Amino acid sequence: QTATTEDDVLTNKDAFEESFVKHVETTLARNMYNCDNLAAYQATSNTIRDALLIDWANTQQKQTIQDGKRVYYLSLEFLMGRAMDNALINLKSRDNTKKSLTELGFNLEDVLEQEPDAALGNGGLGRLAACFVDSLSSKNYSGWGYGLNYQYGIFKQKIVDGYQIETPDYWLKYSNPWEIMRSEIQIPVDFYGYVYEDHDPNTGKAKKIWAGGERVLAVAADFPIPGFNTDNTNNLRLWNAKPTEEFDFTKFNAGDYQQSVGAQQRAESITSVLYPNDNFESGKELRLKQQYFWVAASLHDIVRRFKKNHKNNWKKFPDQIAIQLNDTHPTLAIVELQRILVDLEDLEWNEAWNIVTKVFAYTNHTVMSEALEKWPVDLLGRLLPRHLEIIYDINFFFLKEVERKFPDDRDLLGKVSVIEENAPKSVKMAFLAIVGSHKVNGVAELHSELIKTTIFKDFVKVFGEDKFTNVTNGITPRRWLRQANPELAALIAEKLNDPNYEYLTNLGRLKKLEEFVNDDEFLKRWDIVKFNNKVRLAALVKETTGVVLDPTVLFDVQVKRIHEYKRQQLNIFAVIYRYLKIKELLSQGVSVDEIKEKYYIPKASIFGGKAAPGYYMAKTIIHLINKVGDIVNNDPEIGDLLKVVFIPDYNVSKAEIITPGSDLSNHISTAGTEASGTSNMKFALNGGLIIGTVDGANVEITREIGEENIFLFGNLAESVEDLRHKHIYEGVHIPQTLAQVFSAIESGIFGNPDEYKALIDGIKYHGDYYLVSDDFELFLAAHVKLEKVFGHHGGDASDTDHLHKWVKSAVLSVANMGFFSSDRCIDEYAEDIWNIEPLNQ
Ligand code: 26V
Repeated sequence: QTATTEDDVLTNKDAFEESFVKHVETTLARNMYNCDNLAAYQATSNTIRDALLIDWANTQQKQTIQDGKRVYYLSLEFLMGRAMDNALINLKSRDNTKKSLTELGFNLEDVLEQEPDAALGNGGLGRLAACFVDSLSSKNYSGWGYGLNYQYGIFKQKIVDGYQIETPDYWLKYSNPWEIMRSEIQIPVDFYGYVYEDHDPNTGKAKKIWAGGERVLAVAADFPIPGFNTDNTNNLRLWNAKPTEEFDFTKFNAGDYQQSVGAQQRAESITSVLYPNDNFESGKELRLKQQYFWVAASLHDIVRRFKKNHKNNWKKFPDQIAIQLNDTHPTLAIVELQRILVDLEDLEWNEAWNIVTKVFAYTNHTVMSEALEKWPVDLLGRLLPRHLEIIYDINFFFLKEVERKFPDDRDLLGKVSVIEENAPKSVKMAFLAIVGSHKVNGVAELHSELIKTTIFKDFVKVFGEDKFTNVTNGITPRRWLRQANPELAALIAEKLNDPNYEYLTNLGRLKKLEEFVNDDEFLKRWDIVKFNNKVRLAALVKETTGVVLDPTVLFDVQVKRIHEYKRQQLNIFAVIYRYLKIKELLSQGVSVDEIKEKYYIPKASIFGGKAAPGYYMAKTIIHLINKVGDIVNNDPEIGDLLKVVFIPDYNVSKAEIITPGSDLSNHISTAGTEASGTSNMKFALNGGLIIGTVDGANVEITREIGEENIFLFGNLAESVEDLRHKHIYEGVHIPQTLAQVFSAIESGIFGNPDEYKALIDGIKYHGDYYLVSDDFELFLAAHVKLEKVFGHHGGDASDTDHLHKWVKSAVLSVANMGFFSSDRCIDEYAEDIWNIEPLNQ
C-alpha cells in the first residue's frame, strides 16, 4: 500500500501535529492559543478519523469488487462507549498520538476523557452488538451493523438522597467526529394509510396496494468500525428520522399551517430516544414506529445495494446476504422483505418466502416471559395495515403446514400460532421470528437448551432440533483487555513474546500463561498490576461517591443493570448480615484485629447499575444499597473492615475502570434466568475471580477455567420450578440469618422501613420468585470459603499465601479464557449460520 499523508498521521509525529493544527484552525475555527482539552479531543479525533476514512473507503471498494456474501447485523442497540482510544489501539497509533499530544502540551488520558460515551444501548444485548462489529472488522469479514442514531442514549443516573434520578443523555452536544452524515442517502418510510386491491395492467393479476398515510425520511449516519491489525473497516449505519418536504395540503388549505408544521416536526421524535427498559416489554406505539422505521430503511438500503450488482436476480439474494436479528426487535424485517418481494417485485408468495427464510436468523436473549415482545393486532394493523395482512398470511400457510405434518395434534396449532387470541389479540414476535428464520440460537449452552424445552418447545417438534442451536457469547479483548487494562495486556504480551499483541486476535494463546503459575516473581508482578488497577478504581469511587477505599482490602463488585433476577438484593442482604455480625463481635469486646484474623477479612462492596425508570422494585434495591452505605461507611467502629459504595451512572467507560480493579465479581442470578452474562467474561479476563450461580455462561467459564478457580453456589436450574411451587404451597422458609437481616431493616436502621416493605414482603409472603431465601446461606458459605483463599493481604506482594492461592487462580482463569473472545463467537456464526468467509486482504 502506498503511504498517504492520512496514513502518516498514525505513525509520524510531524504529520500528526500538522493535521492537528489544521483541524484546530479550520474544522474548529479556533487557534492553538485557546485550544483546551475538548478542542484537543476534537482535533485529535478528526485527525484519526481522516486516516480511518481511507481504510474505510478501500474496504468498501474491496468488498464491492469481491462481491462476496455479507452479513447485516440488525440491532436496536449498539452500546459502543468511547471511540477514540479504541481507534488508536486498532489502528496502532496510540504511541504516536500520545507522544505528539505531549509535545503539543496535552495529556492523552485527559484528552480521551473529553469524549462522551455513545450509550445507545441498555446493557448486555447492546454491548454484545458493539463487540460483534469489532470482531467482524478484526476478523476480516464483510459485515455491517444497522441501528438507530438516538439523540438521547440511556439516561444518566444521579443518586440523590440514595434515590436514582434520571436525567437526559444529550450526547451530541458537540458535533460527533466519529459519525459521517450521509445526507444524500434518504429513504422514505411510510406509516398508517390503508390497503386496497388493484389489478396489474399487464398481467391482470390482483395486487395489493398500500396507500395514504404519513411519510418520514430515514437519513443515514455512518460510523466506520476499524479492525485490529487489519485495514478491514466495516460500517455501522445508524438512521436519523427527518421530515419530508411533502406537505399536508388539506391542513394547509384549512389554514392550519402551525399544526401542519408540528406534524412534520414530530417525524424527528422517532429517533430521539432509546427506550430504557431492559427485559420488560411495554408495548408503546412509538417503540413499534422505531422498529419499523429502522427495519424498512435498512432493508430498502440492502435491497438497493443488491440490485445495483444483481438487478432482479432474486435467486442470488440468499447467496449474497445474511441478516441476523438481535432479539425480536427487528422481526418486522421478515415481513418487510416478504412485502418487498411480493408486492413491489412481483414474486410469487412461495418463491419469496423461500428467499426470506434463507436470509434471516434470530438470536434469543431471554427466557423471561415479561420481556417477550407481543404487539396488539389493533395497534399493528393501524400503523402497518399491509404488514398485518402479510403476518396473517404467513401464519395461515405455516399452520396449514403444521396441520399437514401433525394431522392428529389439534392442540399444537393453537400452541404455535403466531397470533395470540386472548384479549388483546396480539402478534407474538418471537414465534414470527422463528417461523421466518432458518436458524434460531441462544447465547450460552444452558440457555440454548432451556429455550428448546420451555418457551420454544413446540417449535422444536415442528421444525426439528437442527433449527435450534447455540452460540455462546463473547467479548472483544481489544476493548476489554488491551484498552481497559493496558498494564495486564503488556505483561501478557511480554510473557507470550508477542510485542505486536497478536494474541488479541488469537486469544487461545493465553494458554501459555499456565507455564508461569509457579513463578513467584511473575505472580508478584501480576498482583502489582491488580493493585494499581484497584488504586485507579478507588480514585473513581472517591471522585463519584466521596468514600475512600483502602486498595488492599477485597474489592467485591457487582455492576450490571439492577433487576430482581440478577439478585443485587441477595448481595446487599449478605452485606447487612456481615455488618450485624461485626457489630455483635465488637459489642462482645472482640478486637478489630481479631475480627480480621478469625472472622471477616476487610472488604469493600462495590455496586453500580441502572434501574429502568418505571421499575419500582429495582429502585428500592438501589435505595437500600445507598442507605446501607451511609450507615456502614459512617460507623466509626467499622473502619476499613467494611465499606459499601454505589457508583452512580454505571456505563461502558466506567466499566473499563471497574472491571480491571475487581478482586471478586458477583454473577448470582437465579439459576436459569440469566441467558449468558458477558461481564462475567470481562472480569475473568482481567484477573478477577467470580462468585456465581450455575447459570448462563458461568457454566462454560467453569468448564474452561476449572471449578477450583471459581466460587459456585446455589440451587440449580432444574430445581427452580419445584422450589417456586413449594414456596406457594408450603410457604417460604426464611433462614435465621436472613430473618436477622429483615429484622434489622424493619427496625429502621436504614431509614423508613415502609420503603423496603415490598422487597421483603415479596420474599416472605409472595412466593420468593427469585429464590433469595433458598440461596442465602449457600451464598454466605461461599463467602467464608473464598475469603479464606483471599487471605487479608490483597495487594501485598509479600503475602505468599495470597499469591499461591488467589493470584494463581486468577492467572489460571485468564490463561483459559481464550474461548470467550467475540472473535470465536463471530467465527461460529459465520460458519454455522451465515455461511460467509473472511475476505482476502
Ligand atoms: C428487551 C426489551 C423488551 C422490550 C422493551 C425494550 C427491551 C430492550 C431490550 C431487551 C433485551 C432483553 C434481553 C437482554 O438484554 N438479554 C441479555 O442479553 C445478553 C447478551 O446476549 C446476555 O448476556 C444477558 O444474559 C441477557 O440478559
